[in-house]
Amino acid sequence: MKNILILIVLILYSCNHSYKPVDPVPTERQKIWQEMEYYAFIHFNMNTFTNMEWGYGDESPSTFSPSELDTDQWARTIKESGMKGIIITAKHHDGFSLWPSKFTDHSVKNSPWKNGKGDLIKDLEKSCNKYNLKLGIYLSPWDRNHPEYGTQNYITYFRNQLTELLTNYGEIFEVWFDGANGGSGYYGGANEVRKVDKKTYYDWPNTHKIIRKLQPNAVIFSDAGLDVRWVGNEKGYASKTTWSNIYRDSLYGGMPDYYKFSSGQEFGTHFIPTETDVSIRPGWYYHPEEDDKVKSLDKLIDIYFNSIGLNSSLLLNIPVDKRGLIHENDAQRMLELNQFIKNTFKNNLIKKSNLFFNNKSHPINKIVDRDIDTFCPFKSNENNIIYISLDTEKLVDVFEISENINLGQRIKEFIFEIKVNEKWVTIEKGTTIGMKRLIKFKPTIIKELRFTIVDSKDTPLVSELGLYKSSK
Ligand code: FUL
Repeated sequence: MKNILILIVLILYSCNHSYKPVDPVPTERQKIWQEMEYYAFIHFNMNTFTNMEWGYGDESPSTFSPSELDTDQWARTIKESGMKGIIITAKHHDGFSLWPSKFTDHSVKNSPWKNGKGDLIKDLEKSCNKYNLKLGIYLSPWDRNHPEYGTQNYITYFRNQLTELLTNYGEIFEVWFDGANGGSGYYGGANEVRKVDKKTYYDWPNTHKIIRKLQPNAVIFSDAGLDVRWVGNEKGYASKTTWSNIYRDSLYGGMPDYYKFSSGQEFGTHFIPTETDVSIRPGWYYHPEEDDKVKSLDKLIDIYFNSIGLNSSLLLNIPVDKRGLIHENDAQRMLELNQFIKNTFKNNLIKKSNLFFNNKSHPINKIVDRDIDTFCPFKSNENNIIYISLDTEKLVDVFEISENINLGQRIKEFIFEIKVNEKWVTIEKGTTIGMKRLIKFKPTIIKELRFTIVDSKDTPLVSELGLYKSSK
C-alpha cells in the first residue's frame, strides 16, 4: 500500500506540476482557435459568375445569379469532411457584398437571386448553426468598386460594413483581411490606378478595436496578425521550422517581403501562429475548366502533413460553383481526405508502451489523452532522450508530438529515431514542434523508438505523443 502511495505521489509530481510560462504565450481566443485545426474557406461571389479571380469592380449586380444556391449543402458537406468552420468571402476585391449592406447598392439586394431579398451571410449563419460549425468572415480591405477608395471616407465605409457583419450574424470565430490592396480598378467609374500606403492608410489599430468590442472571441487574421498570421504561400506548405513567436510590430498587412518571416522568429515578441490557406483547385474561385483539376487525395494528404503537421492550421478553400453548390468532384475529395484522417488517427499505437526518460520509467497516460492541458516535463542534465518500447512489434509510418504551447513554444531542436534490425535509424533531425508535429516515414515494423530533445528554451513540456499506421 505504502509503495502504491509513493508511486501515485511520484506520478502526480512528475507531470503537470506548475511551470513558469516562456513568453509569449497564446491568448484564450487563440487557444480555442488553435484546437480547431482544420476549417473551410469558401470563395463564392461575383467572380464565380464572371469566371475571374479578381473582378475589376465594374460588374453589374445582375450578374450574380446562382440557380440552386444551398448553404445547407455547403455546411453538410463541410461537416461530413471533418472541418470545424467556414470562412466566407463576404466581400472580395471587386466590392460586391453578399449581404444587403445599408452602405452600398453594390450587393445581393440588386441581384436576381431571391429577387434581391436574399442575404447569403444570414443563410450561411443558419446553416452553420444547424451543422454546428463556426462562421468566419473575409472582408477585403481593397475595394475596386468603391468611388472613394483611397480616401478617409472609404475607411468609414469599410468599418461600417465590418460593423454590420460583426453585429448581425451571431458569433464570428475569425475575421480575415487579405494583404492584396491598391491598384487599378473601376472606382465608381474613375477607372484608374489608386495606390495606398499599406502601413498607414487603413489605421488598423482602430479597426481592431471595433472587432474586439463587437466580437471579443474572434481571432483576427492578416499577414501581421493580430492573432493569426499568413503562412507565407498559397501552396499549402508551412515551413519546417515554424515558431509561433514573431516580432509583430515589424510586420504589416500586404508587406512585399512577408514570406521571409514565414518561419516566425525564435525570440519574437508576440505569439501569432500561422494559418495555411490553399485551394482544393488551382483557382480560389470556381472555373468550369478546372472541374478535373481538383487536387488528388495524395496531394491533400501531403498538404495535411505539411500544415497541421507543422504547427499550423489548415484553411482549405472550396470554390462553390455557379449553381451555388459545392461541386461533386470537390465534395468527393473532401470526404476521402476525412476518411483518411479518421482511419489514420483513430488508433494510437503508442498507448500501451513503456516510456523511459533519464533511464527512469515514466507514465505515458497524460501524453496520449488528447488533452493539450496535460503534459509531462522532460528535463534532465544527463540524458534528454525519450525512449519508448511498444508492447508488441507494430507496422507504423506516422509519429506525432505536441508541446504544451499554453506555456510557450520551447523545443528548438530534436532527433527522431526508430530501431530497425537492432540499429537506430534517424528518421528526422528537426527544429520546432509547437502545437503539433507530424512525421511521416516509410511503413516499418518496429518495437522501439526514441525522441531526443537536443535543445529547448526551457523545460520541454510534451503534451501529446502518437504513433500510427496511415490508411493510405
Ligand atoms: C489572395 C487574394 O488576392 C485572392 O483572391 C484570394 O482571396 C486569397 C485567399 O488571398 O491574396
